[in-house]
Parts: sequence; structure tokens; C-alpha cells
Amino acid sequence: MTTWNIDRAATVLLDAEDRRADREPLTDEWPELDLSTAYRIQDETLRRRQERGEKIVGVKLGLTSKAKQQRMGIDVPLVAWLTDAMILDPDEPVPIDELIHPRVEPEIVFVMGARLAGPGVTADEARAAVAQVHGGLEVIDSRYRDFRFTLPDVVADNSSSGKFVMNLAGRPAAEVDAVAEACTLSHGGKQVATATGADVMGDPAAALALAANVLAERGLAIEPGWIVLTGGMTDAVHLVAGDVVRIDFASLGELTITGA
Ligand code: OOG
Ligand code: MG
Repeated sequence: MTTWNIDRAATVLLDAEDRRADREPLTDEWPELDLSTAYRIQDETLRRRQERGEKIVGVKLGLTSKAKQQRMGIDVPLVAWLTDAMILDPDEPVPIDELIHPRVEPEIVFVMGARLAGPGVTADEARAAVAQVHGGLEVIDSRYRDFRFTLPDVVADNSSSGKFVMNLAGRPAAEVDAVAEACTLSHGGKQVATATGADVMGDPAAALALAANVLAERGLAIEPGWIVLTGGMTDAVHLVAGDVVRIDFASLGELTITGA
């Protein structure tokens, strides 16, 4: 039997991503995989992404809303990395054939004005460090078959990162009530879900604070200029070629994305 370690797990996950081949969760064969080791796997995959030229642009929160927690069966929020290779421009079709089984979810996106370093960051401190707020969406794409995973699995897999989109026009953070910000999600012209920022841990700024505090455990901080995806506000919808998904935010604009 081959033994598991951080290096091998990083290789297996990036290989699944590169080959668009889903696989069983790591914990099927490595039940001892714990959360701190999973974050070290995530950091190792980031290091390899950087080695091939990708740049860190920020972080994403995962599983910060009840809708997402219930769907995935995990009620612990997590943090993962965003790189420039994950950015899609608004109106750019989602390249379905570069992904395994993409799903789309609406997210409130922060652009940081100041550095935010934990531990002990509060939602108020987090809110004060935000410069701009954008309407956004994430195209998640687990490397695990049927999105079946435990918390350490999904942490190791960079929280199902795929692509993300943010509206070009953001609004100054001081002018936006992120808690009250409402969105509707439509799939194929049919409205399928609604939510507000309050569905994200009561306040998307609380999710940002959590990200800073989780990163602090590894001696890391959220840097000025970074993009922070605060987590899916609703359950995600599947996206196949030809699909149109539209997200309407109350004050942060509209995004329409198609599967190509
Ligand atoms: C995990 C990724 C979760 C979010 O916004 O909650 C996430 C998954 O659902 O596969 O990105
Ligand atoms: Mg997400």
C-alpha cells in the first residue's frame, strides 16, 4: 500500500484538476487526514500554482451560508486561495470543457483597502479594512466525484476552486450595507433562489474576519488589494454548455454567465 503525505495529495489533486478527471475523496484512503494537514496540502498546491506562474489575487471563503452547509453536509466555514488563473471577465463564457462539473453561486466580493491580520479580528475591524464591494459569482468545481467530500478533503482541494467573476463596477464599502444586500439567482430564465448578505454568517464582514483569523494560524494575513469571496449566498446551480445563469444584486449590479 502506498502511504499518503502532503506531497502526494497535492500531486493527486492538481493532476485531477489538470486532467479534468474526478476522483474519490482522499479520506476514503487516508481517514487520518486532519484539518491542519489539509491546509498544508492546500498551501502546497498554491506553491505549485505559483511555480507555474500563477499569482495570488486573494482568498475565498467556503461554506459560510446555511444553504451551502446543508447542501454539502459540512457546517464549518473554510478558507482557500484565489489566483489570477481563476479570473473570468464578466461576459466571458465559462469554458465547460476545462472543468469537471461546474456549479455557479452568487457571492458578495470585497476588495481590501488595508492589511488584515489575525488572530482576534472582529467583523467591525474586518469591515473597516474593505475598500470596495462588488457583486460576484463563483464557478466551483470539486475534484471529487459528485462533490462528495469531508471537511479535510475540501480544504485540501482548495475549496473546490474553479473560476470567479466580479462586476467591474464596485461600490465604496462605506456606501454598501453588505448585510442587507439582496440577490436573486436565475437558471435558464427561472428564478431558483434568493438571499441577502445576512445569510453569509449573519454578515459577510464576519466571514472576512474568519478568513483573517484562520490565515493567522499559519502566520499569514489578508493583504491590501486582495479580492475576498465571502462565500456562496445560496445553493449552487449546475452549469452545462448552453446554460444561462443570471444573478441580480440589489445595489451591486447584475451578472449573466453562460456555459460554452
Ligand atoms: C465547496 C466550496 C464552497 C462556497 O462559497 O461555499 C464555496 C463546495 O461547495 O464544493 O465555494
Ligand atoms: Mg464559493
